[in-house]
Amino acid sequence: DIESITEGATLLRAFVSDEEAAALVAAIDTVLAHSPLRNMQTPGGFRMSVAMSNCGQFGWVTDRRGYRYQTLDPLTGQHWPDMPAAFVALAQRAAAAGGFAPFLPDACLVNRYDPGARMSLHQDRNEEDMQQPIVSVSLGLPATFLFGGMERSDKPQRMRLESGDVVVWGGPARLAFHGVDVLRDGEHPLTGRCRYNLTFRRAR
Ligand code: MD3
Ligand code: FE
Repeated sequence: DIESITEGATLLRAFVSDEEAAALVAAIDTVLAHSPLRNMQTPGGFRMSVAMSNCGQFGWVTDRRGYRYQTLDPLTGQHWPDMPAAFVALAQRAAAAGGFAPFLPDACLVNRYDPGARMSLHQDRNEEDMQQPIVSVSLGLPATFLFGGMERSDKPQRMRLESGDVVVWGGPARLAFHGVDVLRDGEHPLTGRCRYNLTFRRAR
């Protein structure tokens, strides 16, 4: 079912079937075999609790020098692995359902949340064209997503995101503050004790 969160943001509940989700997790494993998960450093010197990797032409990275997109994985020195065809197809199908066709993602950030991991309120503003949406796919353990306003001080709405849920963020919602509350421990048949989030973007 399709639900509007706010202007420009669309929640597609159970958009991914169990069968498709299993194929996505298998594709994630292939990506991670080439570019392993790692806990990156923020410019302020903290280690992120969310473990990350990327696929596609550009990958999002952070270290003491700042946040940016780059074509090379700093861990391997190689290009990021290609975006699996199933990822691209899903991102395009979701963007269209959210009213943002055509969408050609050139970056996919893979986030893995283990119990206790969280992501503090932030804006996604390292992309060149803010007219392009972001598509996010949740797999595995449920999470409480925090959706704030245009100011960091706006009190965030709490939303539960479950495995198979997809959100398309564009238009006025594109620069909203958002984050993820501390992941509670649990067991999910698809992923075990973790949550994956795939975030599709057009970086350049
Ligand atoms: C709302 N990831 O990687 S995805 C991120 O669940 C990130 O891993 C979260 O925020 C996660 O940057 C949330 C949902 C999301 C992504 C981008 C947005 C929500 C957004 C951009 C604008 C507004
Ligand atoms: Fe974000």
